[in-house]
Amino acid sequence: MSQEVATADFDIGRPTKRDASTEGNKTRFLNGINGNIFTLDSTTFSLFSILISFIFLAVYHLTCQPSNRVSKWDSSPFKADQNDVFSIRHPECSEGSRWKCKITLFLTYNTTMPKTQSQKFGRVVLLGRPNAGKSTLLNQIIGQKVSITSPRPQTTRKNTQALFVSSKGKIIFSDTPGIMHKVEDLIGKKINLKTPKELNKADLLVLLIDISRAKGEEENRVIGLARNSPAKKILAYNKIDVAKGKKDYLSDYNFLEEEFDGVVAISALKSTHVKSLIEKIFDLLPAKAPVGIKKDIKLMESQKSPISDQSSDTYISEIIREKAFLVLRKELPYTVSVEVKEINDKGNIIVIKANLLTTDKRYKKMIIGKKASTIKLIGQKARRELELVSQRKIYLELTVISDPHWPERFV
Ligand SMILES: Nc1nc2c(ncn2[C@@H]2O[C@H](COP(=O)(O)OP(=O)(O)OP(=O)(O)O)[C@@H](O)[C@H]2O)c(=O)[nH]1
Ligand SMILES: [Mg+2]
Repeated sequence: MSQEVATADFDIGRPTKRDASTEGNKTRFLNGINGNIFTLDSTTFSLFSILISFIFLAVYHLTCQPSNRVSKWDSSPFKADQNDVFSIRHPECSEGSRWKCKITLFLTYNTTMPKTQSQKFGRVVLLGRPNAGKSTLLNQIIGQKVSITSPRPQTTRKNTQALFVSSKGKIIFSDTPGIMHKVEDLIGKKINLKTPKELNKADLLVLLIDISRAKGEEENRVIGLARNSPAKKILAYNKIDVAKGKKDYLSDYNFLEEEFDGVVAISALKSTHVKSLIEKIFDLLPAKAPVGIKKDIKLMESQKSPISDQSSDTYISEIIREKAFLVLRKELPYTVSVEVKEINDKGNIIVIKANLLTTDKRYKKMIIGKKASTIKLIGQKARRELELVSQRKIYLELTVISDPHWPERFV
């Protein structure tokens, strides 16, 4: 088994310039605008410093929301593209609980909800052909990136659960992989089995339709799965933003509407009508909590990352895989799996070492690229996002390994 190491580089900020200097018990402040020099005695200076610190803390507290952090990031030298940066907020943020909105590496927010009279609980499964926008919708509902997304089909490989909490109740949302029509490879075959398994547990399913593309065999397969499920059903037409002004295929599905308990038209990407979808879900969930759901919710809440069922290893490997999906071309992304080998918090920096496994030696060369340029790009993009999410410095080391057997180990 051969190995090559490519390490993502670092250049995070510069030391801030000091603009005050001390001289005996007097402190000199240089006025940057007109160059005047003021002198203050040490008691006045201390009071002045406390006042400034207080104002700074108050301003920071009032403005410290993920969206602010993201715009700070956006103006950094690493201008990130749309898929790098997750810039949406948990719906609770708009209701004034800023501390709930902090992004951490382990995806946490407060999961206690204000008590109202009729809270509902349930498990909602997102279903749809590959690329329909299921993961984008899940992220939009939760207000954090819990599931990776890309324009490539079957980006999601495993069912991913995330907990949604609002004053109306608590819902476990499941993102499922899109089912492919024809699959020859082992990994595709294994992925295709995941969705029906998850559907068995659904109290309600949301069938997501990409109205910007014509109905084909993959749509027929997911429609068949939805029809066979005893759960309540919502038909959600997605990507209404792209369909604007162009031909859309929405009318191809009109025949289905009467079989469904609700119909919505949304844009998961732009968050259009996502709130209405959530309201419809709460309306349709049974008044009495389904058997076992409260126990499952409690279990999720007791985890280190109550918002998602992913461990930090899985979360980090998924972020790296997403960047591989965005950077690599043709069939290469499908040959790749990521394994996190080490997460070492050294205080000032988190050191992460991960292996990128590919099924063939010739793919390995392509993934590394000329002068390791391709793997470096994947590493850079992943590191930036992990730094953004964790608000910590990250050192990321990626090693590409040819391992034809990883699909056999995939569960
Ligand atoms: N314009 C537009 N693009 C969208 C919308 N929703 C999702 N997308 C894009 O569609 C692509 C696929 O989105 P995903 O969320 O990864 O789709 P998925 O259904 O999870 O796909 P699989 O995991 O492969 O099954 C991404 O490039 C998204 O940005 C939408 O409402 N409008
Ligand atoms: Mg997905």
